[in-house]
Amino acid sequence: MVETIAAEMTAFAQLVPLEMTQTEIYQAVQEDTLLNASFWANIALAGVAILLFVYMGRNVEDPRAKLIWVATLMVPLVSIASYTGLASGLTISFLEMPSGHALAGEEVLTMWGRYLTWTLSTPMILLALGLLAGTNLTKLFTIITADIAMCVTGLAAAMTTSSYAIRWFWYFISCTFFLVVLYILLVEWPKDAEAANTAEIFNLLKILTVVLWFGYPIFWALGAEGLAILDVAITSWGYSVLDIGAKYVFAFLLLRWVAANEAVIANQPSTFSIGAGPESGAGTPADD
Ligand code: RET
Repeated sequence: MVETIAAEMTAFAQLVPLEMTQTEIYQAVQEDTLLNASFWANIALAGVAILLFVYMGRNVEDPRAKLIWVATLMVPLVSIASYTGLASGLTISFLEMPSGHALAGEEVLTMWGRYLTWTLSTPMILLALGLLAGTNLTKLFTIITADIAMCVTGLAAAMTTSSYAIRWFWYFISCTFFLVVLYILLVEWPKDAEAANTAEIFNLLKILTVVLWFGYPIFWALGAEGLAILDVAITSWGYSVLDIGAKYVFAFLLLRWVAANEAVIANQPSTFSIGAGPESGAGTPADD
């Protein structure tokens, strides 16, 4: 009887591999110096960025400029939480890749916390950019929902272990949402920014954003979660370096401009008009 139960338990354990504990994941991260450094470099940078951005925004008075500042400040705040989750092993799992994947059957380190926290940080980036461009609520809502959907479906792509094809199907869905984000960034907002007299800084930040954001799906596709051409630590550094540009450099350029040009922001039309674009109300003082 006892032997039967023991035999059954062994068979079950072979079918369902025991989950790694958080301590074991933490140790695995610690042993991979390159991977661990990709997390701690960002924790340090996010800390410096928070202090710098608080200082840069200390004299901002206009409510709309303040909202841009708060949204921008949220980016390194979310980042420090995100990277602490990764460095501690809390938001990392080892997932067995499905057949068809280059590492099929192997347990692959998956940094799912990244996708989760992007759902918080990327809307902040877009909110700040949208306010800078003087957009209306409809476009802001559209881009932010598409962006959140992009991150959540990206998370689904990384977490699906049942089918390799479905992993890529999620990836494709995520890319479709990304196209919506790109459309508003590249087609709609430049027109709004022109009308709001913020075209120069908007276009610079738009190019920075579009170029760097393209890097994320590329690293996903080439990294361990996709085609497994790049190893986990290199992929993680790829994301970390993109993060430095897309978050800290972006936020620094934006805040420096906002602090020096508050009056331009204060004179923008209200974001809270729904359909009529800023074109119709350009130059009228903000009423929010
Ligand atoms: C994924 C994989 C699925 C396809 C696409 C992706 C795009 C991710 C992007 C992330 C941007 C993150 C930023 C974070 C800053 O905190 C999810 C990688 C399209 C564009 C800027």
